[in-house]
Amino acid sequence: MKGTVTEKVLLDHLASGDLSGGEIGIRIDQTLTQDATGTTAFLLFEAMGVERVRTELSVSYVDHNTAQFGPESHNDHLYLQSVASKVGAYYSRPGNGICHQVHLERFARPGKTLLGSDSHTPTAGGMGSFAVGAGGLDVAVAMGGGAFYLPCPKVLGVELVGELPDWVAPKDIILKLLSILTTRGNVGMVVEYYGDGLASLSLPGRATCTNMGAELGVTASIFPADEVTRSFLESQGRAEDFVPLAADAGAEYDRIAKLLDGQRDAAAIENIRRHCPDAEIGTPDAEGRVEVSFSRILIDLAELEPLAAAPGSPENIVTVAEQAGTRVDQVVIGSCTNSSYHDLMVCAAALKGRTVAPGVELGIAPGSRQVLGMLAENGALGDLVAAGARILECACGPCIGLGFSPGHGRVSLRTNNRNFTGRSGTPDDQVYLVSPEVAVVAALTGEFTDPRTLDMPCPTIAEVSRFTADDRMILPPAPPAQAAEVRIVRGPTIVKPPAGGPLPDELIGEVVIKVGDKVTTDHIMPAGALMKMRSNVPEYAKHVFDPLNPPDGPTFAQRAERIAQSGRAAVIVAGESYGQGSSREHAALCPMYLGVRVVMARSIERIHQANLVNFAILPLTFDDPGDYDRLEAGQELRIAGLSAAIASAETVTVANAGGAEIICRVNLSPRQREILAAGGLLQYMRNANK
Ligand code: MIC
Ligand code: SF4
Repeated sequence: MKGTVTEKVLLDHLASGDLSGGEIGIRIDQTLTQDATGTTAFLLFEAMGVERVRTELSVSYVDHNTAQFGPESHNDHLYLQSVASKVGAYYSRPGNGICHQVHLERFARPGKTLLGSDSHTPTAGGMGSFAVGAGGLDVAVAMGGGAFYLPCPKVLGVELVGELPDWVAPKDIILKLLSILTTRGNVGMVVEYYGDGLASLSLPGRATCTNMGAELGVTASIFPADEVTRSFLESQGRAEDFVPLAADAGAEYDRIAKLLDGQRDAAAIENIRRHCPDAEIGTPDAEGRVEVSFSRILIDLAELEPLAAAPGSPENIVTVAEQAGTRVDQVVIGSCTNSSYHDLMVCAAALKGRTVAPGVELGIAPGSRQVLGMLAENGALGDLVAAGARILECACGPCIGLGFSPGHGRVSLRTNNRNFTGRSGTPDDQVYLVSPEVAVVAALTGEFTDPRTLDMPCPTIAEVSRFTADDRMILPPAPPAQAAEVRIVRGPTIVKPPAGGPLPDELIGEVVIKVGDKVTTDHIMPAGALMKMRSNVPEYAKHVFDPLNPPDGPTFAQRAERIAQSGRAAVIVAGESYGQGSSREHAALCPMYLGVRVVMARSIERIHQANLVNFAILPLTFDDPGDYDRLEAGQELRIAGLSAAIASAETVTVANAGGAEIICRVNLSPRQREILAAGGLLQYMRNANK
């Protein structure tokens, strides 16, 4: 990573380790939390016994549970507002907007580090921040002044050249990247953008790309800070926050190697061949796996076309042209990926004087109060309403299945970042991810339409020289001298999260569930309408693995309870890329509460693996991926000598009841080993502070 922007920001913040490899610790300048992960993060912060945050800036946003069905969410808001004031964090009130959009507008700064308890925190990488998503406990530690630990990343260079043609948007850049990198096998990477194509990419457009870096599964994505960055900050009235940030000429990117499935990933392999100038592509091994390696991706923006991610996964990339004519029943424009002023102005311009097609429901959720206010001031909001758009609150809403669930089998086009099956609130949903340009055109025609084929000019939106900066909905904390007087409001649904405990030396366990590849945290710990239970782990835990529970059989919670009563530990067996998606630590915390102590998988995603360790669940990966096939739900397992394995071993042997032995890798940093030995991060921090 020599000479890269990533190296510069990391060197500036290095607290431990070095950039040659292994685990590094970095100082965190800013943190963000949102309400659905924030209550647990602040409860854990309180449990740490630190009185005031020790960052340059910590902001607590409320943007997820704003629909408020029942008293739980308002209880959360009251708790979050009071605790933020007491401990020194800013509080962005419900209605003020989605955390990532508001942070970009009002707080993100080039060259700073940002840790957020939301997987899309890397959005701020569009501003040149080194921004990373993590579990709430890691963010609580950072709020307390602790470093954040991560494996020293490998930096992949993405060179953008040329300019986007009409109707092709920044969303198509990141969808293209997903067709090259997929959502799998990118753990521990940073994507760094460079090249002459950046000059024509607006700051919100850059943020669309860094936002969906989360879908690639990379640690962070980052742009340099240049004239585009400077003028965005100036127009937000924050000129003083600008510092230039650029890679050196001849900066070195790291060679990334990954294994792909020759058949399933044939399209990705072909895309690597076309877009990676230094690609090395091996020949298929006995199992049909192909090793690929490269250090650079080259994308000519002029050659891109409108793309879509087809239902099920953000990696299912198709062209809009090939979908043309497919009937569309619903269009939703919003989410932290595409809800900026520019995005919504494009939609307003396309809808002005026209009417939404009779067969389509159109919902628009502006990303922030700033965006909504400006649309109201300049008349664009009137154009949206006149065309038949339903204006939703400035919040996550439909993106996380809170409202606007599509009907059975109905096609919904969304500008979001995730289309995991069922996330919209409809179990068999058909959600396509597209740019605002493609979405709004479909809202008018009622079908998938390549906008380039229409006799309609592509809207051009004038640069904003001055955004309306009104921060009255961001409440500053109480001054330190008055903090003692602030009373923390705790409604009855705010329940102290359970603590973990050390693993036994000999673990007798039972496989409680065996799941396949790409199981997301939305499968493990569903969000949507259940998200209001986040502050009450015993209640929320009843819903672990709800989407995978058999319709007529016992639930995961009931099976885990039976295993716990028999004195055994519950073990989860999983395929590739387990724990994709969100940063929600409830996907570890709730299984831990139910007695899960071990996860054995083909591979585990970064944030989820860290959350498992933080809550004292042992993450193991199969040494031979074929061993996955030897395990079944209900099997008894035994792991002996666990304390020594956690202390230092690279592998551990898991024996099943028939005596067969399965070798698993213990991929843990020395610090993670200590956390597990202590019984979780909270206990580890307490021991360290004794
Ligand atoms: C998501 O997009 O899945 C969420 C909801 O924002 C999550 C956070 C959460 O579960 O609260 C995320 O992305 O981390
Ligand atoms: Fe909210 Fe959706 Fe963004 Fe998650 S991905 S923060 S739910 S808008």
